[in-house]
Amino acid sequence: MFDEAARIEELSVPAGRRLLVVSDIHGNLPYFRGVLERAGFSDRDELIVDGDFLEKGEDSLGTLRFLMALCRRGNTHALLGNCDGWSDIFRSDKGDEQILQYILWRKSGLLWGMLNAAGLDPFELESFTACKRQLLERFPEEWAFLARLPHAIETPHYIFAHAAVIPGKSLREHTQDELTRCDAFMRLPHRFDKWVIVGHYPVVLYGGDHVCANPVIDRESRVVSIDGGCVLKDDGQLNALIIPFEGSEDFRHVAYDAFPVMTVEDLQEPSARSYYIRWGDNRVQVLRRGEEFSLCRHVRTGYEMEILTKYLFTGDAFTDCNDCTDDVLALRPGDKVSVVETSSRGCFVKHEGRSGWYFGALS
Ligand SMILES: [Mn+2]
Repeated sequence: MFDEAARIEELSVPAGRRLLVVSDIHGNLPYFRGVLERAGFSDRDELIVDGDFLEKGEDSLGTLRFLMALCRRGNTHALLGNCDGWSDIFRSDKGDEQILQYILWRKSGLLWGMLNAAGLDPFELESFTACKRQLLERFPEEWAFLARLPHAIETPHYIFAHAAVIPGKSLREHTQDELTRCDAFMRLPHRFDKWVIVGHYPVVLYGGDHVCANPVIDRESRVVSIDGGCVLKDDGQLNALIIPFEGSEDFRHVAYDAFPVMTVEDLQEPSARSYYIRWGDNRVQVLRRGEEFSLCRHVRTGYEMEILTKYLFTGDAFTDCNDCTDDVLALRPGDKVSVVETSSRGCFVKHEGRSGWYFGALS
């Protein structure tokens, strides 16, 4: 199905209006509301939701309904990501067994939410094929909304797509797959006439030695990547890219996360070196296992760092681990930080989108 032609929507933005862009909400309605409030979103802005508003987080159905209500106001425009294409399940019963397995494994997501809202226990279902007809009848507006959404939105100066655009290829010749599934799009060489604004790939994964969840802007390629790792990363945030008016390249952003904010009291010098161990490249050898911290060697690079022992997935000598860094942030008294983790040595915090350690006092 995803090799089918993509639907493209053209949008003209009224003069003087801000464009706000949010991607990869992943069912996290409090973060979505939070970032809109922080951006001061109003009826005099245009909001683009750049795909993957569903799945992985706790409230996909609630997020969908909130998004539908925003779209009814006329100034919100959503497009589909690779996690949102659920309306396709009514075109064939072929994959129903796998879909049911997915629902039972995740215990969250749009279908999980709909089944529960319809009073159906997912664990009691004999087959998904019969009950999905019930879902179709029970949630007609939700399915109609999803079935209409485009895979890209184009304005005179920007293309909004969930994951990627292929350079040199007409937007209208793209398949759904090409726009919604490419990983690490920013690592590919390209140069676009219009700015391409994507989500899909958490921007922290572009960092080598440090972790920063703020949007990445490549002015050579004309690509902006905005996925702050909401839901997917423990220290993730939801970004809203702010474009002051159609045609502007003066990109700004606000970010939202739900961590407690505290004030730095002591000056801290940054570490001379640091490393970021991340998903997909997270095999470590445990050199000394401790109660709270363990000294580990990252297998591929040989880099050694202390990792919170609870971040090690197994008790083995070689194990995968949660995303982590030993980056010590440059901080000054008065800086506001979000506290992600506390430990006996210090806190793992975020400062202006960058995650790392702080060993001084907080108030
Ligand atoms: Mn995605």
